[in-house]
Amino acid sequence: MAAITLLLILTLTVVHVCCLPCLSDKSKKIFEKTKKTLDGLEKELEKKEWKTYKDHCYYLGGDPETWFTAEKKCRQIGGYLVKIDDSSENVWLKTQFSKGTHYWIGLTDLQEGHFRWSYDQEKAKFTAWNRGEPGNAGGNEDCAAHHYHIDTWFDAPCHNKYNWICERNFCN
Ligand SMILES: [Ca+2]
Ligand SMILES: [Ca+2]
Repeated sequence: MAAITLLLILTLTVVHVCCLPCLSDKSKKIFEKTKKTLDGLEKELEKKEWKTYKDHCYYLGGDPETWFTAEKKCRQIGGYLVKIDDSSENVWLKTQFSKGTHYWIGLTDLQEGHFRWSYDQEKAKFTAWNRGEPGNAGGNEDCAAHHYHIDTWFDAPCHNKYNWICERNFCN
């Protein structure tokens, strides 16, 4: 019985491997065609959604993500979670991205109480904390977000899922 099972598995494997090249070519063509379409769509999307401020470009991410996933996604498109250097950048962001949702900014205090920007690890000089923030509630709030309703910042658990804004030092 064991021998028959083994033979059956062997036969199926051989058939599968032999068929792979013919399937592979077809799949490859479909894959390439799909990839081309997706690349085109991605470029089109980027063109539409990047906004320019002082030679830097900004992009509002689609689906809410954890802070770390948001930062990773920004890095993948050549940027970083937004670094807000001064009040005029902060004000500009407010006017451009008031989508009725909180969004992550690139500020963390992975060393408690020392807030640094993820882009260059610079200590935050300009800040726009809401009153009583950062509160580090439950000893578990190490990532900063922009509160859409009161236009100020608050610290929150990094695994919360919010929208996010990427900044890039160049534009398309
Ligand atoms: Ca900036
Ligand atoms: Ca903290």
